[in-house]
Amino acid sequence: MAYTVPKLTQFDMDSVQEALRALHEALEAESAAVTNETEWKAFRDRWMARKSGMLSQVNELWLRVTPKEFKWRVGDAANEAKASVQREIQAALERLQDASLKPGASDVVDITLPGIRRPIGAEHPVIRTMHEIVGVFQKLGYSVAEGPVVETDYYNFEALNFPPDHPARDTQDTLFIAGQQAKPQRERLLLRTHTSPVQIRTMEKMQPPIRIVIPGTVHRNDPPDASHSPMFHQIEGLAVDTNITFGDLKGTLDHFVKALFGANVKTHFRPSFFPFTEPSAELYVTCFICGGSGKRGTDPCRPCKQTGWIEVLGCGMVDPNVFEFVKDNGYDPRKVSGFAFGMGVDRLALLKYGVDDLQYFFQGDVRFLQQWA
Ligand code: 2U9
Repeated sequence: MAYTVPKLTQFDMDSVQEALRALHEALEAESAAVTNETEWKAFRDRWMARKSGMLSQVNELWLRVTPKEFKWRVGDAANEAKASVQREIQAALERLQDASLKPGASDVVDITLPGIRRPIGAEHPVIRTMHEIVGVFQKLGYSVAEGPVVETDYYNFEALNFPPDHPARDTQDTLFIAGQQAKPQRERLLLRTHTSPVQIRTMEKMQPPIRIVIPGTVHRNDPPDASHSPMFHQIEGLAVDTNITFGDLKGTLDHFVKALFGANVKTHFRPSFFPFTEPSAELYVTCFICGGSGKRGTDPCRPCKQTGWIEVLGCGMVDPNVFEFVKDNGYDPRKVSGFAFGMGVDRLALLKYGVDDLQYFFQGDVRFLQQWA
C-alpha cells in the first residue's frame, strides 16, 4: 500500500518524529525503486507536485492543522521533509545518470535529463569583510601575519604590558587550557583573547621597519547574545619604523575608513586607554547608515544610537614598555616608534550588512547565508 501523508492529530515530539520517520522511510524506499527516467519523473511529481504532491500534503495535513504553540516543531519537521525530498530526488537522478554512464549500460546518454546543479556556495559575510579590510592595508604595503590561537600567558598578556593582576587575565574574560597550574604563569596556555600576541612573535622574528595586519579568530569567556560571541574575528595592525607619529596613525586610519565606508565619512579620535598603547584612542566615523544625523527619516538611528557617530576601532602609539620585550631584535624604543590598532570584524560586518543579531553569523543557516551567494 503506497505511503500517504497522515493527518497529524498529536503534536508532541515523539508523534512528530514518528510521522517524519515514516515519511523518510517511504521516501528512501521509493527513491531506491527508481530505475529509469519515466519512473524518476513519476517519483519526482508524486513528491513535489504543487497540487497533490506529498510535500503539499505535508503542508495541508501537518502544518495547517498544527496549533500555534507547536508550529515551530512541526515547521522544522516540514522543512526537514522538504530538504530530504529534494536530496532524494537529486540522488535518484544521479544514480540514474551514473548507471547510464556505466559500461554496458544502455549507451544512450539522455541529454534531456536536467543537469546536476552543484551549489558552489559563497564567502561568509564576516570573512568577506575581513578580506576587504586586509585588502585596504595590503594596498598600503602591509603584509599579513598569522599565529597560533592557543597562546601562552606571556605572549597574550605579559609581553603586551598587562600587569600581573590585570582583570583581563582572570578566567571570567579568558578561556584557559585546563591542567596548567603546575606551570609558571607565563607558560600557561589559553585561547588568545586578541591577535596582539602575533605582533610580538613577528617582532621577535623580523627587525624593524615592519607593517603588518593580523586577521584571526579570538576567544573570550562571553555568553553568546546579539552582540557577543565566545569566538569572534579581529584584525589588528602594527607599523614600526623610525619616527612614526600619531599623525601617521590618523592619516592611515582616515584613509582606511574612507576606503571601507566611503570617501565622505569623517573621522574623529576620542582619547582612550589600552595597556599596550600610549597615548590611546577610539576611532569614530560618521554613521554611514544615517549619514551622521542620528535620524533615519523620523526614526532614531539605532546603529549609532542617534549620536551620528559609530565606533570602528581602538588604536594608539605602541607603549615603549612593549618594545622592551623585543628590544634585542632592534626594537629600541629610543630609536623606533610605532602605532597599532585593533577592530572587531563581526561587529563591522553587522553594521555594513544591516544585520542586527551576531548569532546569525554563527548558526550556519543557509537561508540566511545564501543572501551573500
Ligand atoms: C602590540 C602593540 C599594540 C592593538 C590594539 C586595540 C587598540 C583595540 C579592540 C578592538 C575591538 C579589541 O575586538 S576588540 O574588542 N582592540 O581596541 N588593539 S590597539 O595594539 C597593539 C597590539 C600589539 C605589540
